[in-house]
Parts: sequence; C-alpha cells; structure tokens
Amino acid sequence: RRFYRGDTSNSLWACMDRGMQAEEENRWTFEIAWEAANKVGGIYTVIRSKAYVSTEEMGDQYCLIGPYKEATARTEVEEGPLGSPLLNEAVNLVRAQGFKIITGRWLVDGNPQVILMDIGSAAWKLDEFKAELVYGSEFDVILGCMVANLIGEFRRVTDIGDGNTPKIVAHFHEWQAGVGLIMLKIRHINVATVFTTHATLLGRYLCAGSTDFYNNLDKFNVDEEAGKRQIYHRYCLERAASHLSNVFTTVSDITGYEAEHLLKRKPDVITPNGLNVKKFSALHEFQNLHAVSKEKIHEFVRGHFYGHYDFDLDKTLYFFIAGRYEFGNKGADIFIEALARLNHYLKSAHPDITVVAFLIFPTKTNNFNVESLRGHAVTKSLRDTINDIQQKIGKRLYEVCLSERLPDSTELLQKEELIRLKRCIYSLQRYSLPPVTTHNIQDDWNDPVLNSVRRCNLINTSLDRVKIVFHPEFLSSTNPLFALDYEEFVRGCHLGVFPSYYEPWGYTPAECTVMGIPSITTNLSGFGCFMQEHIADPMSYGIYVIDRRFISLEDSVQQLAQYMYDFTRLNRRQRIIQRNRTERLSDMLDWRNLGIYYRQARMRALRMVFPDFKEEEVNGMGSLKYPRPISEPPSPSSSRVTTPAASVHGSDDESDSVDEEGELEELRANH
Ligand code: G6P
Ligand code: 1S3
Repeated sequence: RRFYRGDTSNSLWACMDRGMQAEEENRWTFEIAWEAANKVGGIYTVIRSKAYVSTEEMGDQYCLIGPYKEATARTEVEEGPLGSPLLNEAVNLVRAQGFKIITGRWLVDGNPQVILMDIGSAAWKLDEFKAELVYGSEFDVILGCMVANLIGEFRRVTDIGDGNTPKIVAHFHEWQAGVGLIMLKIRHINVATVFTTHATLLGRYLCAGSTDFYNNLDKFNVDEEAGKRQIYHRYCLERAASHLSNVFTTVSDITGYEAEHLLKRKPDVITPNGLNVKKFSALHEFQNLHAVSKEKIHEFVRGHFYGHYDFDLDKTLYFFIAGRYEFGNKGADIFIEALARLNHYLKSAHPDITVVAFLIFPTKTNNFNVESLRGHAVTKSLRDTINDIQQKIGKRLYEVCLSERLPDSTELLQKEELIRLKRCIYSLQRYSLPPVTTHNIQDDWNDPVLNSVRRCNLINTSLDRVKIVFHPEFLSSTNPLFALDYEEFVRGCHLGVFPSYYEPWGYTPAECTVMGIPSITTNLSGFGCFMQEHIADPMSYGIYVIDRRFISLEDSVQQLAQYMYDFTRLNRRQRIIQRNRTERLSDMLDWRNLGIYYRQARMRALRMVFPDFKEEEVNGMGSLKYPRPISEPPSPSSSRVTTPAASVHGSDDESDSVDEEGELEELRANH
C-alpha cells in the first residue's frame, strides 16, 4: 500500500521473485534461533512472522535451524526432505556423524524449510565440543556446535571449485545460537555471519533488580556484575558472538545503546521487529471485529461481576496489560499504581464510567477459582432460562394472534415461568466481592500483582470505578471463562497498557497497532522510540508514549494515570476515529517494509567476506513518514473541549456514526 511499496528501487518488492535472484547469485541464508518452530517468547514471533518475506526473497535458498522439540514440531512442522538437494546432502553428512536431525517445512506463512537438531542425540559429543570451544559449561553449547557442523558440510558440498563460490550468510539470534557463530570462526569456515541480540543477558538481569539501569549504563563493571549473577559464562558467549560476527544487530536504538556499554560493541544495523500484516478487503472490518469481540468480553464481565453488576457496559472501557510475568520490567507495578489514581479521578469526577483492567501474566496456579466458575454458571443458567421462556412466549403469541386478537400480559408470562426467573435472580445474589483473580494462585501471598492490588486497595467494590481482573494464564479459545484467543481479546479491548521499564522491542503494543487498538508504551521500549521517530505526533494516532527515562518515577506514574484518564474522556465517535488512525500505522510495522533492515545486515556481511560481491543499495525507511493528522484533535484531553469535527460530524455525543468520507479525505491528504 501507500507507505513504501510503490518505491521499487528501494523496497523488498524489487527482489520478490521467490528466490530467483538469490539462486542466480548463489546466495544462501541460514537463520538460526532457539525459537525456530519452538514457541518460547518474542523471538518466535520475529522468526515466524518474518518467514513470509524471507522466503519471498530467498526461496529455497533460505533455511531456518533450531532445536528439535517434539511437542511443537509435531504440530507445526511437516517432516520431509528439504527443497534443495545440496542441503539434503549436507544434512545427511551430519547425520552420518551420529546425530539425529529432522528436516521439513514449517507450517506458517511462507512455508520455509526448517532443520531441527535433536540436542539429546549429540550429548555424547559434549566433551569434545567443550574442549574445542575451551568452555566449561553444560548443554547450552550443543545446538551451536551441531549448527557449525552442518554449515561446515554445506559449505564444502556447495563449493565445487568452479569459481562460483556460494555466498552463505549464517544469521544467529541470541547467545544460545551464537555458540554456532563462535564455532564457525574457530574452524575458519568461510561464511558471512550476522548476530542479532533481542535483549542483553546482563541488561535483563540488572533491570529485574532495582538498579537505575539507564543512568548507570556506562558505569557497570560488566564482568563483576555478570559474575555476581552467576551468568558469567553465558555473558562471555554473548559478548564473543557479538564481537566475532561480521555484522552485529539489535532490535532497537535503546538496546543498541545498552549493547554498546554491556557487550562493548555498537550494533552495525538496527533491525526493528515487524509483523506479517494482513489487510481486510473492507476498510472497516477491524472495527466490526472490535464490536464482536467486545461483546464476548461483556459476557465474561457479566459473569465475573454477577451480584455486583451495577455498572453500564455501554460506558465501560476495557484496558489490559499482557506478557511474560516480569512484574517490574513489563511495568505492571506502575500500571497498578496509576489505576489506583484513575479510580480516584473517576470516582470524584465521572462515576458513570467504569474501567475494567485485565492483567494477563502466566504464573503457577491451582486452576480456576470456584467464585469465577460459579459466576459464569449462574449467568449461563439465567440466559438459558430466558431463551427457553422466550421461545415459549413466542409460540403462545403466535397462537393467540392466529385467533385474531391481542394477548393480555398474563397470557404471555406464566406463573411457573416467573418462579423460574425469580429462582435465577436469587442465585445471582452474592455476599462477597467479585474476585480480583480468576484462578487460585499458588504463591498468593508473595505474588507481586496481588500484593500490589491489595496495597492499592483495588478490590472490586461497587464504588470502585476501576475493576481488576488478573488472569494468570495466557488466553485460548478453549478457556471455559473467556473462550477467546489472544487476538480476539485484544480486538475487543479499548486500550493496551504496556508501561515497560525493560523492553528491547515490545511486540504487545505493535500487535495492538496492527489490529487498530490504541496502546500506551514508553520511551524505554524499542517500539515506543521507533514510533516517536517515525510519527510526528504519536498520541494523535493512539500511541501514548510514557516518559520513563527523563522524569521521576512519580511523574511517570502521574503521566500514565493522566493518559488513561484522558482516554476515558473520549466519546465513542472519537474512539472509533482514533482506532482508524491507529490501524493506518500498520503498514509501518509490516515486514514488507521492515525486512529491509535484515536484508541490509546480510548484504553488508556478504560484502565483508566476499569482496567481489556487489552489494545492492538497500536504504532504510528514513523517518517521519506520518505527519500529524489534520481533521481531528490530536489527543484526548480533559482540559480541551474536544473536536473541530463536531461541526462536521454533528454533536459530540456517543453516536458511532463516523463520517468515513471525512476520515478518508484525511487519509488521502496524509499519504
Ligand atoms: C466499532 C463498531 C461500532 C461500535 C463501536 C464501539 O466501531 O463498528 O458499531 O459501536 O466499535 O466502539 P467502542 O469504542 O465504544 O467499543
Ligand atoms: C525479547 O523478548 P522479551 O519479551 O523477553 O525479544 C522480543 C523480540 O525481539 C522483543 O520484542 C522483547 O522486547 C524482548 O523482551
């Protein structure tokens, strides 16, 4: 679409011939990651969502390598020989060394070739590997060593001495895979290498404590800090891989800065993370999906808050935070603190509005709690009873009308049905407050979310305008309470809140953006900084960036509370317009545009190793592609009387009839 793709001189489309150019140039790319076809966290999303553009560019000259994990491989990988006979030959040579290797295609968009190494099958070789690496730790070296064996064999079988040297790039993600890069260098195997780190080990550890990380980055004694945390050997592997690579990359400028100080190498290229963005043919389909998913969340809320269901769902907003359960790093601490303040503001100024805040962090539980299950059972029973009575009334009405008269009210609802309804209503009575959590958490008294919620006294009383639901498990459509998968849940919410302290990139707000859901992020997250760099006024597009770097913690909490409060002051029409704007940013996060940086990194590495290789000019995206929108107010503000469009669109009410033409005009003018 409009953002970048028209410019073929500069875009990936210029080379999207499904690998033909790569074949002509005898160019190969291996991408090695612990999370290839193995879901652990964010790197899985990187590899998976990028597979489509990688195979478009490289065809079967592109191959992913990762560990063999039976459970995921069975559901995600179609086993079989690889598309390239040379690759099969190299794999068989490594198998002949006594290792088990599974090959096939990953069943994701792009259908890339994948080679999975069975780590256990190489355990007998561990001592030899360790001796070669001069390294004393355990299993974490095996994957890298097996990969180096494979790439070594592949290099050998493809170099047939005809002068057409294969131009191989081996791209390693994170330190576990990075061992392979170190081995390639030790063995002097002539391939170009790229190393990408998605977070530094030491950074993650330091931030999880109470360190003032960013103000002290240049002062840490890295060896001592790594030693104190018993990660010294891993730290050394990470640092060695970053220094030995031809091209070193990280996912954002902020993590680049971190790497410069903690790994002592400045990244050569920043490779921001994209998503495989799928557009609906109808421009506003995502808005319809929001309404459909929101209705499902409403149903959950009716059940969870039964007996205290005294708020208007039409004036209820759904906020959420989700991710790996790193309480401080992901900003759950300041989210809860700011929610307490929001509760106070709404109670004092707008008691008709309710915010339900969902916290989705997986932790150890003993299953759902009885109160949650009961809530859903009683509301279901009421719904079923009403459906049944409704049908019976319909039949009676039909019969009476056939006899050419109108029924009186006593003929419609019978006494026995009234009793059934009363019984249902009685069972909706509740003497306890709606629970804060949906599950029994194993370590309830030490759980950081629960402790924080208790301290802030957010306990779901009727007076509270901010209600809390802690769901300590990732969502899935088979969940008996929610029956929504994560994507549907996000679509049904109004605002994602991700006030992270340590977040090299941050997929959660990016995912919100491509679904047209506004979000809060920070200037310590790669995503937040990226948006600030490319959008003149991110807030007007529904991207709220909290300052967690240059102001005090108290001021950050205050800012977060204020943004959330301002958001609650938007009327429906403004929310719809804002969602339209947010969704417009999705092109920016599409791998079809961001894949450029990976390409840049690989080209640079190839030129360093093969001086005769003609590196094509691959320019980055530049900056500030998105100006401030012209037709609507840039941000919700409690102090501003909303919108110049009031005169264009009619009154400033809760109506959802948005003047699409006006929005389209704005869109055309901007792009
Ligand atoms: C979408 C739907 C509308 C609905 C609106 C609710 O735009 O297309 O039909 O009224 O969402 O928006 P809200 O922000 O109140 O959930
Ligand atoms: C890391 O995963 P995390 O959630 O531990 O890598 C992700 C992919 O690059 C990144 O989005 C995230 O910020 C990092 O922290």
